[in-house]
Amino acid sequence: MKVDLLLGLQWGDEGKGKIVDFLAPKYDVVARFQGGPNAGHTLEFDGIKHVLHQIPSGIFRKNAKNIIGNGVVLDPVIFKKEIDGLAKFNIDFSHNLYISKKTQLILPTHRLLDAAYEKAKGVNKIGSTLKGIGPTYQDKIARQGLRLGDALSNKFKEKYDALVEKHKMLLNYYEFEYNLEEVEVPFFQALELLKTFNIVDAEYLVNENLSNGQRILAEGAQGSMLDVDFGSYPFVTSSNTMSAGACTGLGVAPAKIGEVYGVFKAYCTRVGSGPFPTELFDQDGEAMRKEGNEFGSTTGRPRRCGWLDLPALRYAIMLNGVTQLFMMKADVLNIFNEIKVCTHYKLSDGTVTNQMPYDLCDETIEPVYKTLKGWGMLKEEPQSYQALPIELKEYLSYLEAELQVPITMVSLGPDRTQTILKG
Ligand code: 2SA
Ligand code: MG
Repeated sequence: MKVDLLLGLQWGDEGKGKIVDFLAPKYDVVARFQGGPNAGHTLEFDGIKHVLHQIPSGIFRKNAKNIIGNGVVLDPVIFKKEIDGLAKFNIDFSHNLYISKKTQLILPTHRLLDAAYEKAKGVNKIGSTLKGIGPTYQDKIARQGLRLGDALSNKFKEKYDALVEKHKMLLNYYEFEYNLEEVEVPFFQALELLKTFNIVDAEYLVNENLSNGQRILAEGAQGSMLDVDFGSYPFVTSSNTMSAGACTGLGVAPAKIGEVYGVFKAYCTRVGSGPFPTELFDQDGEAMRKEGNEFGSTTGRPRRCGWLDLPALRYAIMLNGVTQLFMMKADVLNIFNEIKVCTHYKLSDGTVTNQMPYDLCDETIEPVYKTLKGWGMLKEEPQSYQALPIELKEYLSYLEAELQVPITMVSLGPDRTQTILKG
């Protein structure tokens, strides 16, 4: 058995939550391998809308096991809130949630540092979600982070105090005001709750499940263009959001990766700062935001909107080894008579390229567009691929030819039922 991956190919918010929930019945295990509470995966079913941040999206499926891998950074306070929010669903956590001992803990001071760094950057701020993601990964790489397994030892407080002392020095350096007690009390309360969950050697659990023929889906968070190595650096998150991140974030060998499902929206969005070549500043952008309800599920911030960017999508497909594409929110484009797709970039020296430039922050990069016919409002909700409007089928065929990967699923709305499979 192999681990299949589900990844966002743009700047996050592609609709991964919906897809993972849709795919979950095919899988015995759903695992998160990177990111943390900066993710917000929205699931909608039976008229209920639910947003998950750190808990894998298989949690609503009775027989699915959910694993939080070592590559994740976990905030106990947000974890507790998520568990409280799930209380009404009668989930038996003792059987379906496992957390790696090697998962890094987000401390209250990591969140404070995130805010201090952003404030110090001023207009150049990353637009981080302020969840402490960057500072927690920083400590992990600096080999001084605290892992969940540490919380089980009686040396924890000592290690915690030593790290917090360093953080305090940094906070003072940045002249950042804070009240530590206010944030520490809920942290230690939440940590006690977290310690009652299944804390395991998740790399063994994952590999044993594979050997036992269990089907595993690894659920990516954020998107490829936010990857710390290949995204629009420095406006990125602090983890590897790509296929390779699943190997290191769960302890799975590369040869054990199977299908790589790439999720993209029929257009593009981005929250936070950073380059976005196809961004629209006009009525079309406003219409997309309104029609697509493009507001962040983690921070509620309005998302920047723009046309689909093929150079960026091709790059993500190449780096991830995508085997199947899922196109989300096609219905949002119903309102347009004409639909644009960026096929190339024109650089300041006149060169036209379909590759990603080294520095996407270069403001002289101009997108080159192709215009396709829109499909208009859908009269009745199509129930099959055949029933899709001809112009939408043409849009899909055009993208498949350009991207060289089949689009096997198209989503026409947030509900589980509004999903069209091809073939
Ligand atoms: P951070 O907080 O350090 O990771 O922020 C760094 C940059 O990364 C952006 N970022 C995101 N952008 C879009 N969606 C995000 N999360 C999704 C959500 C969930 C998803 O719905 O909230 O699709 O997985 C996300 N997380 C981080 C952020 O805006 C900064 O530009
Ligand atoms: Mg999201």
